[in-house]
Amino acid sequence: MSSDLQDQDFTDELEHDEELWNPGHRACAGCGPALAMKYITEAAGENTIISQPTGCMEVVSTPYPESSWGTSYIHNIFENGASVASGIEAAYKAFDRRDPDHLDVQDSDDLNIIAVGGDGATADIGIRALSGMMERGHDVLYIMYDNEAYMNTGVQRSSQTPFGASTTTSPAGDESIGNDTNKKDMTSIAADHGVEYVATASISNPHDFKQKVEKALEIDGPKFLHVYSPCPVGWSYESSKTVELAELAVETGLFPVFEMEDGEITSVNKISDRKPVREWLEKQGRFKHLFDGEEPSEEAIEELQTWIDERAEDLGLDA
Ligand SMILES: Cc1ncc(C[n+]2csc(CCOP(=O)(O)OP(=O)(O)O)c2C)c(N)n1
Ligand SMILES: [Mg+2]
Repeated sequence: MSSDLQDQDFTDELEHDEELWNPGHRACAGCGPALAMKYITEAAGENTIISQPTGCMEVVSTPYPESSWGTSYIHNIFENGASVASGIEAAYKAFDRRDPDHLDVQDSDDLNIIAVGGDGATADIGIRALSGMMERGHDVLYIMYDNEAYMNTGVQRSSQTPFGASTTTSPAGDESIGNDTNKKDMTSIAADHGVEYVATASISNPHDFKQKVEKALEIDGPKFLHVYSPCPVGWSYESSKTVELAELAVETGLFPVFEMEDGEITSVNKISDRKPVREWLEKQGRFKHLFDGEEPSEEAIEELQTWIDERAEDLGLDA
């Protein structure tokens, strides 16, 4: 950037409307994570600082000198969402301690500090920073928006990519069924750090999701939310079907919705007549190789179904 540009004041151009997550961002049509940002900001309100690592939501919302955010917002490098949020929280505590009247900062008790990262940024490259944040006990809500791959860089698999999905780094082919691992359980990892409130939610149920954000923000200390947010481009489905696919992931048990408090499961959104995962798989291009009539495909669907059934049993998911 030239020094002329650096000297220029773009403050007036950082326009936003009344909303805290504003239209006009560059997200694709039908983007699930964009809905998640809307619900997070609606639930948290304007007295919020968002710390966001690199990923689709950062890239689409912050093309300089514009911003979609009506809250305070800081972008940080890919692995650092939790570290930067931790530092902000520690700084506010220090300000409060020193001289709250003298310094022009709000009392940190009234402030929401939320880190919002993608599945790659959270469950893979940023897990060390997240672990430190949880272990040190920072008063931060960490929200992982899960679109099940590294979408911003072209659909590479992550530890949240489901079994059998074809991605650019787990391509299906003669020798490959696609991704050959199941989703890493981030809720147990968070709970095992002693995090008081851990929950999952889906963009298909905004009421439930927003209530969980509000509830989490009432609690002092680290909190972790895993929110399911389909991606029409990476999953290869028609963009109008985002909410339907998120709902189907819940109804098949692929993505169970529940809360954990002090390490125990305290509420589960029970499912009556849980649907077979096949109904969810066959609606997405990333699984189309599983329906080619070849022998290994049936085994792969069975393997995923078994993983879901076992998890459902552990959680008491079936009504
Ligand atoms: C250290 C580092 N490695 C790789 C990248 C490239 N990179 C930027 S965003 C991204 C993928 C983000 O994936 P995820 O966190 O799941 O968010 P999504 O794009 O899916 O919303 C990658 C690999 C980077 N910016 N920094
Ligand atoms: Mg992702």
